[in-house]
Amino acid sequence: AAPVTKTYTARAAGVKNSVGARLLRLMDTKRTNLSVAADVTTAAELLRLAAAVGPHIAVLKTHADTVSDWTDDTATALRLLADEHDFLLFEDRKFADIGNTVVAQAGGGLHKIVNWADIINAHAVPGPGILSGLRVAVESAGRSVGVLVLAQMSSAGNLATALPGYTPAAVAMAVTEPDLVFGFIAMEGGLGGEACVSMTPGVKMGGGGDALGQQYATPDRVVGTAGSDVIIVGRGIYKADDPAAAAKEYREAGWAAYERRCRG
Ligand code: 5IU
Repeated sequence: AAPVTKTYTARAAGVKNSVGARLLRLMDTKRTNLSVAADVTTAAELLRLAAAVGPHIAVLKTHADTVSDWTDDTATALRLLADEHDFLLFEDRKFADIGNTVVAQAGGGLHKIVNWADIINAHAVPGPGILSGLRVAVESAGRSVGVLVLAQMSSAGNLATALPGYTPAAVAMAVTEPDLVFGFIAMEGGLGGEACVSMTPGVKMGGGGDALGQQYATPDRVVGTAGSDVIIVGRGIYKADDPAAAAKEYREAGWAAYERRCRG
């Protein structure tokens, strides 16, 4: 399919999940479609990185379970930074269990994810019960949270890409609950139509990969050619000598690709 050429803001009105609509508007207002994957291992590093890249990002993606000294205060401090710099918090926990179990995983445990995250994500493998479980967790937290379904992955040999029926089945499951699910982790845009947001990991200037199966595409390819909406960048930014400067470069590259795409 040809890339979606409408602006983020023009699409927001058709998005039923309030976090998804807010993300689309926020990107145009702040002029950034960058998400930083903050894959660091201590709370201090996480908060330092969030403060440094905050002015440049639409979304901070976290892996709370890789932070060795995570406490409720870490979540509180992240929320303050998110509100100060106007970005969303995406906990990339990739829920993958039955509904009853994800209620506890999303709402409880050490991380109490739905108490602070704006965005969470889920594998489609368990079937629609996983979305029903996440809905229960979100409703009992009493906050606005949006869900992304993993429709595709960036890693070499991943089964979502290898099995032809996988991505369409994941998309079909997601679009039945538009008030909860606002989009996808995917390698391309357009999945589920223009009311859905695609966020793409595996982004690095110069492309390439790593020794453990990661495969990188450039911001221009992801947003311009493949038509995705949000670039997710980890090591390209947090391993840079100056993460704020690197974030600014990725932001500018992602934004230039979006502006070109909108011109058609
Ligand atoms: N991530 C991927 N690929 C995927 C999914 C998630 O890389 O298909 I779903 C996560 C893993 C990591 C970040 O947190 O996105 C990418 O980090 P690097 O830019 O450092 O490779």
